[in-house]
Amino acid sequence: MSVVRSYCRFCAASCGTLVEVVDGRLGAVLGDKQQPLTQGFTCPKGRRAADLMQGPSRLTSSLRRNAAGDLEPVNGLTAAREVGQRLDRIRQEHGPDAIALFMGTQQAFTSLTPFVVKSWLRAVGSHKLFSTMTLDQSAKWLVPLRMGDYLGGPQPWADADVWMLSGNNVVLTAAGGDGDGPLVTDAATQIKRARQRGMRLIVIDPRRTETAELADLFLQPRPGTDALLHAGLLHTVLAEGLHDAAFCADYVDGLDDLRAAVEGATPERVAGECDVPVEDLMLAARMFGGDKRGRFTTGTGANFGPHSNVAEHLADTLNVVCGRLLRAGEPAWGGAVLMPERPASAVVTPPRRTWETGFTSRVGGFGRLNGELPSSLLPDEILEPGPDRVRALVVSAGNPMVAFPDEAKVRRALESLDLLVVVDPYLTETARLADVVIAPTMAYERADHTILMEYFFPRPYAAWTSAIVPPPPGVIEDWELYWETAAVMGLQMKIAGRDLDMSEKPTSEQLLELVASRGRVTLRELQASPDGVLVGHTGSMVKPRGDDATRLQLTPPDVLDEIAAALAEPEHVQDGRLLLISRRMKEVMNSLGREVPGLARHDYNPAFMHPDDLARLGLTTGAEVVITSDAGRVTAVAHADDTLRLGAVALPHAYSTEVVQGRPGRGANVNVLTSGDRDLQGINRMPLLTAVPVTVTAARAGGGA
Ligand SMILES: Nc1nc2c(c(=O)[nH]1)N[C@H]1C(S)=C(S)[C@@H](COP(=O)(O)OP(=O)(O)OC[C@H]3O[C@@H](n4cnc5c(=O)[nH]c(N)nc54)[C@H](O)[C@@H]3O)O[C@H]1N2
Ligand SMILES: Nc1nc2c(c(=O)[nH]1)N[C@H]1C(S)=C(S)[C@@H](COP(=O)(O)OP(=O)(O)OC[C@H]3O[C@@H](n4cnc5c(=O)[nH]c(N)nc54)[C@H](O)[C@@H]3O)O[C@H]1N2
Ligand code: SF4
Ligand SMILES: [Mo]
Repeated sequence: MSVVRSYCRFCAASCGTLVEVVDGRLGAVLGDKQQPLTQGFTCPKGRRAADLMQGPSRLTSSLRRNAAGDLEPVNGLTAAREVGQRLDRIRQEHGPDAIALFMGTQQAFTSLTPFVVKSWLRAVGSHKLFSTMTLDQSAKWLVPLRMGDYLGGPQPWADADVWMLSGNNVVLTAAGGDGDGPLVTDAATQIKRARQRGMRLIVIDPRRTETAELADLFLQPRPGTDALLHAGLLHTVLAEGLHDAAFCADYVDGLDDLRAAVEGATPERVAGECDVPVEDLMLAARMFGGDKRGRFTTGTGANFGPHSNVAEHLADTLNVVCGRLLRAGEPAWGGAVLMPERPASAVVTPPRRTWETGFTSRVGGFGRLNGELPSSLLPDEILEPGPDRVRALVVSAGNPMVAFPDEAKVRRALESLDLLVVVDPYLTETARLADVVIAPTMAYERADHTILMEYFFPRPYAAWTSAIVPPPPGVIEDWELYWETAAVMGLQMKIAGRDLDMSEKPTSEQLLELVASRGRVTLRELQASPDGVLVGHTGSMVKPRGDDATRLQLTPPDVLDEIAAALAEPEHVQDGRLLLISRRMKEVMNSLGREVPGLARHDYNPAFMHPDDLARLGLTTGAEVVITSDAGRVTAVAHADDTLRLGAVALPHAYSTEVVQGRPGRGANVNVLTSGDRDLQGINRMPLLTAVPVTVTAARAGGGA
């Protein structure tokens, strides 16, 4: 037996690990106390890596659908080359836009895949790039594209006096603060330390989350009221002069229009409609505003609601009017290690409304955001007849069948493709529908470095790991699918500005070196440091502005319209129904982890409700309930949870009734209850994934209401 230093690759935290290897198989995985950032921290998912990678559900071979319609094992490289031939025919016959690619969550933790898939789709010549971002927090892409981008960067957590989090359970998800490092690696400890040095934490969430438990002030509003709540916070900050008037005078256009737009969001009205105590709302504004440092950042909860785009715009507006940005002469972020450094300056770039120019979709005329089309459009792009209809789809490390709204429509779409290729180590709901399933290597079976995660680290840090156990025979690396298909199709791939030699396949290590070639640490240096390298700040400062006087646009006309709509619409006035809200589970990472017995407490996703709501319906924990929305209905298992607001039902996503752990699943796909056609935001077509009105009844006659 040997013990090898490596790091976990199931989420952004990238925890340092000590991994037992016995006869080429993974044994126990423990936290590495010497890893300087994570210092021994791990979570249950990371510690069960051996079961995740070596359990009975893991695909040890790629699969191809045979003439009888069954999936049969096939060598990975053979499958990849066949996919190349089939894609080539589709491209020749129908053009490059008949080929689409969906990038799922787990590809972000395989350091090469995002570089390679984007390069691949460019080489194919297709515009049909989709990712989870437009089902997640793409409002965060939209805000700077409409407001303009301040290139000095945000104030960091490290010296914040106050931090406000909304719809973001960082203690559980390791995904917070807009990537601000300390909220990604062991957030609970970081929050406790920051509060010890005097930082104050405000948490806004309809559920008293693990993160809310650590807050100085907790607001528990009615779900879906975020835009109104943010308008209310701005109202008080501006009315009481708690904004940074000097910064606004220099850097902001539209302050008067903003003031007028939020005039109706008085504390009394907002407190009433959001159902929070008026004194807590005012206290939040006063704790946050004024001459302090720190930020207001949101998670999925505030980005899933009925006015998510403007909710996020107003959240960031609060940061801007309070001047929570780094000024000329302050130390810049300085965290780039393997990536090239981004120069920081106290300059604003003008808004870039990328969706208004260039390629637009055939269906609905949607444009692109950061080079991507909205994912909620993908089923329509497949189903709507027409010349550039999507006929072939490659799903990279994602599970659209449970991640996209409207499960039935997604199924219809996937079933009507000429070719569905799914790259996934499990036979997920989506993989079951595929023509070809490519079984890729998993975490400890491949070499990686932390290039894609360094943005999330609290200090400039990078680590390398080699592959420490061999993959099942015939399994290939994610990137090999793209290289092989490109080679078969005669396409030239370009990575990090360089053309790849398409006549000779590179090694993973060569590619890892290539993508990091513009960093400040070489691959050799990294490979020599088993606990990674802490390189220290670059020493770069935010450069002054010069003559450029471009300002941040707080109130473009479409934003003003959205503020008016958010303040006018009485959505928050419930029609007596409960509100279905989003929530994540500690032991699973979206679909990942469901297959490991005992990792999560149940092999299904409970429908959590306040005990008083359950009692009112005559139900107790364990009762089967039927949840019905305007879009569909599911059967789920009710669980009492007094951390929830009254009137809320929290059903975690990424479960379904399909087979899990070898048995018919008892899970409920929450996306049966969401719609891909209604309740969509403009521009990014973001669906409504929280605050969805539902009724709950007992599954069997005699109970419920
Ligand atoms: N353990 C674990 N970690 C994960 C994941 C996982 O599945 N499991 N998923 C990963 C992914 S893909 C992502 S994007 C991140 C997400 O990370 P987070 O954004 O932190 O995700 P959640 O834990 O779902 O937190 C969302 C919070 O929003 C609250 N909420 C629901 N509705 C509303 C609302 O209308 N308004 C407000 N203000 N809040 C609301 C919920 O109660 C919940 O506490 O986590 C990542 N990390
Ligand atoms: N109603 C509702 N809908 C939601 C959400 C919600 O909270 N509520 N959350 C939204 C959000 S934030 C997101 S990010 C999406 C999630 O959407 P997806 O990213 O599509 O879903 P995941 O379940 O994370 O899919 C990741 C897949 O990658 C596979 N995988 C693991 N390791 C590897 C690897 O090394 N290589 C490859 N190729 N595959 C690997 C896993 O087995 C899994 O099937 O769902 C969105 N949809
Ligand atoms: S899954 Fe758990 S152990 Fe792995 S990196 Fe994330 S927090 Fe760390
Ligand atoms: Mo996500």
